[in-house]
Amino acid sequence: MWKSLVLGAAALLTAASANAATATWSAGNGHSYEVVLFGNGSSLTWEQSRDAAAARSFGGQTGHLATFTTKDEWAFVTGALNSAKHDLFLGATDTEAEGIWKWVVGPEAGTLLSDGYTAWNRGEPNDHGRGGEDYLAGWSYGRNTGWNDMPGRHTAIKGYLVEYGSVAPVPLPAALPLALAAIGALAGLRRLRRG
Ligand SMILES: [Ca+2]
Ligand SMILES: [Ca+2]
Repeated sequence: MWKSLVLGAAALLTAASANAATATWSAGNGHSYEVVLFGNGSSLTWEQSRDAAAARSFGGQTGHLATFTTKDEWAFVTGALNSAKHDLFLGATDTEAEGIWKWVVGPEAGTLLSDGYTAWNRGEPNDHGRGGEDYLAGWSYGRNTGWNDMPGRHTAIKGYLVEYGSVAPVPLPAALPLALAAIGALAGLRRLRRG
């Protein structure tokens, strides 16, 4: 019960910051993942999403656009993503050399996608269209999940996926007052808006 209260407060805190965050999940690898939607019909480029992800933090960890190294990691996130149902920017590009896909953020920065697990959808990457497609996006709609190379901005992409490194569990006696303070702060925000 305490655990869910603390996690709930953390999710609320994230949701109260810029953009619309839908959830934060923790995987067996100790990493946490968060969907941030652009919201209100706005859209960010891949570069803006990369910078926005790097400006976020959770559990004392700085965020980065999500990078994937194992099938388990992608499976975990797509399981959690089923409620999100959006195309989201991920942390890879082939802007340096067409067709050479690299993770460019987080601990895997500089690593070739071809050296690890990939979840390309059938026929992707295809560098589709006149301007080409140099940025990685991923999605999960039920059992239909995969990766696609996309332009740096596209109406189908509704947000970005943030990954946070290993999060040290916060001891409960310290976490509980924090959670209550967070709830109190949010209540204060609501009162201000009404006033
Ligand atoms: Ca990762
Ligand atoms: Ca494509």
